[in-house]
Amino acid sequence: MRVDRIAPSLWTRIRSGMRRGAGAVERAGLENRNTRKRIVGSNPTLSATSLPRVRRILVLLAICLLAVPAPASATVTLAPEVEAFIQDMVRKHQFSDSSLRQMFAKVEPNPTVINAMTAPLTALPWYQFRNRYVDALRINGGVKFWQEHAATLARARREFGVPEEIIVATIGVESIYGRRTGSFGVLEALTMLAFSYPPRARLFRSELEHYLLLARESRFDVTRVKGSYAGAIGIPQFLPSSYRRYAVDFDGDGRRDLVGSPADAIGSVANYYKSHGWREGQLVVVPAEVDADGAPALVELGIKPRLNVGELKRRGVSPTTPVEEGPEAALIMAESETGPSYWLGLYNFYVITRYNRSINYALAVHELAQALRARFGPGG
Ligand SMILES: [Ca+2]
Repeated sequence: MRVDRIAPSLWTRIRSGMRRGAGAVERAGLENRNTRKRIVGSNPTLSATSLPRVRRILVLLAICLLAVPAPASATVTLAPEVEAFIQDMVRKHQFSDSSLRQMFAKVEPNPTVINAMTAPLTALPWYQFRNRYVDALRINGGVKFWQEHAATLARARREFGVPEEIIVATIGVESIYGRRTGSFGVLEALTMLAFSYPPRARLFRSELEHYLLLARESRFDVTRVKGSYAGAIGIPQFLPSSYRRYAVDFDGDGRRDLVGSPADAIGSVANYYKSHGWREGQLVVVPAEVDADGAPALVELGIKPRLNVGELKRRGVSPTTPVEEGPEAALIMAESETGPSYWLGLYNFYVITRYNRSINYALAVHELAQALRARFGPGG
């Protein structure tokens, strides 16, 4: 589960602050000079006036760093945004002020988090994205995962109405079946995004709040959990808010464990899709040809289905495989090697984009699912 697309200039602004404040980029050997040069060069709107605030936050975080290890009684100076967050957590959820203070004092600024946010893989052209995610590694791994968990997957299909191949493909795209669940400290990543990344600060302060609540509810150490650069956790890569809301205990051990339990991951992915309106037995997406004049306006309508297939046909869209005229669909465009290619995205396609708001992502889940279903015969 990822969060994508922000303006590259902000990355530069933040990194500029870091060069003066923390210097951690150089220490970690993570500087990408070519990228930086290109982005600076292409962003005449880069605002010098916004630098001081970002720098101040980073300097304060750096000061916090110097305070480590903080004795219990130490007074730590935190950025005002962090202070406000702590006070909210104390007031709304009765967290301990001094515990949170000590916790944030030990969080290390990690600029690679911001770096990764600015260059999401979902921004690649579809044909490049497809090559990365619908590959032999994920197809063969998916066959194995399906064989190992066939009974659990069938139970998830019966309980939630989501077919096995969609569950398996989602887990394959997200983490290669649990093999790649992320190497960032979740606390570190979410703190960085919540307080040093203005474009998504609101979202990530909320995720940080959910993460602290999740840790308290599930009794795990907040500093130990690893995840993606965006703080997504475990085999299905759930953000903390989704973990709290949609994770289920599907192996019956009394815990919702998305890190260690493939069964819990399977049930939780199925529950996520069902909760977002998955329509059992319906198609996801079908390829289409379009009337070049009318296509841009239809693509502009967005990925949420608004017109039924019959109406789309009247407006020049020709599905190249059979599809009923009644259901609503959206015209989807993606970049193939030879130019734009088109699909009719039905409601279930839209549901997959609730997992990750990217056309590439949903197309990859669909194609991987198709490849896996082909190995296992018709669904039942
Ligand atoms: Ca469990």
